[in-house]
Amino acid sequence: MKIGLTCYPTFGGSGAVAAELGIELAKMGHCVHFISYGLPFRLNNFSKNISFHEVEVMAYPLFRYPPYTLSLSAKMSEIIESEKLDILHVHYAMPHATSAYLARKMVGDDKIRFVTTLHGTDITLVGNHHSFFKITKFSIENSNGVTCVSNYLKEATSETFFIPGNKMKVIYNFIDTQKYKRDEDKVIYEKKKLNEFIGREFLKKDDLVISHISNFRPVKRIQNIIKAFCAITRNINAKLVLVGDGPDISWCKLMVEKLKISQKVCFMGLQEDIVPVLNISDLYMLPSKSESFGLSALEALSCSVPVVGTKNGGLPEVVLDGSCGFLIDPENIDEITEAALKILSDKKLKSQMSIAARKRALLFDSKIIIPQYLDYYNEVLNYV
Ligand code: GMT
Repeated sequence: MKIGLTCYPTFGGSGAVAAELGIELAKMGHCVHFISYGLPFRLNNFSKNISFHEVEVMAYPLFRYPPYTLSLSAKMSEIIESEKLDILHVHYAMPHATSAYLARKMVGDDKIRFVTTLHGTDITLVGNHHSFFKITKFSIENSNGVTCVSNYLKEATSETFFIPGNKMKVIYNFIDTQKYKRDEDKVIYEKKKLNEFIGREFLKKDDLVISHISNFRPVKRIQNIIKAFCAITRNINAKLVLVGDGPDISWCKLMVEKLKISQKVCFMGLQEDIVPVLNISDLYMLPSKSESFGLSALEALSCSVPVVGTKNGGLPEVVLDGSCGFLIDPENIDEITEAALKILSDKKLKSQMSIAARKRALLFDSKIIIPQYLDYYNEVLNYV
């Protein structure tokens, strides 16, 4: 099949899903054409069956905001025709579904069909804003197929945009469990590498490691991780490793200084490969206001790391409370602290949870989920 894929190329869950999907589809022999303003961040090597088509965004004095949506539509229509695409798959509704709709109109409705994958904030934060509401609803309704990354997101989309549930299919985020895998033999080396990266003996022999990886947006509630960590570290020897960058980072750094825990917290910035961090982690934290799925939690589970995460949104479909971690109220610092201490101070529970974590992640293996996308493409194309 010839598949066009559009996503945000920057660090973030939706871009990661789209890039990994493209990589896996290409491995299966499909021709994948990425169409975006930048090379998706996990797509840094030349790969067989993958092409990248850059969308040029023209600057012009009249344009205070260059119309990317239109440039993207034009590029999509060009690639649909030149590469004879069978299907176009866009990730994140705004503005990608609107661009795909325009591209389909440009080449003719009978020439291409497009699938929109909703990831979460495109519905719960951006798409439902009054300035975007009508166009988001229109673009979802006019997609040939719609997938949601959890049942929670499907219900939220139905409720917010009055879109019938049968128009949407739930296809969960997936993980390459062979790549995201714990390797005990590397732990000492990776701890040493982290200390070298920081430039001092940050991790001591008996320290437990708590980690979090994100784009530091307010929805992630990283301040609550820091507050809980402050209480945790009064009870046990622990270090906090924060990976990523984003709008809340300066505030988080200030908070760490004010709480006088700078020696125990490390900000690693953006990291291409997060497996080494997860490999040395004893606990992963994701106390977001809400997560439509929580891809980073799945990455942690796959590396056998128990998760303390939000009970809001779709995370309960990934992390089973009491089995591979605990689900908490993200605003309740005591609850986060208690859940973390329960795991970190009980070796037996920690080990049971880490086995359950890996077992849980295997259910979301790429080999199980990717075929669901292919089946759905065929359904949308009326091939089945
Ligand atoms: O989590 C983010 O802020 C990034 C965001 C994105 O769209 O890039 O992630 C969303 O999509 C991921 C992939 O489907 C989901 O696993 C995340 O749960 C979702 N984020 C939120 O719902 C906050």
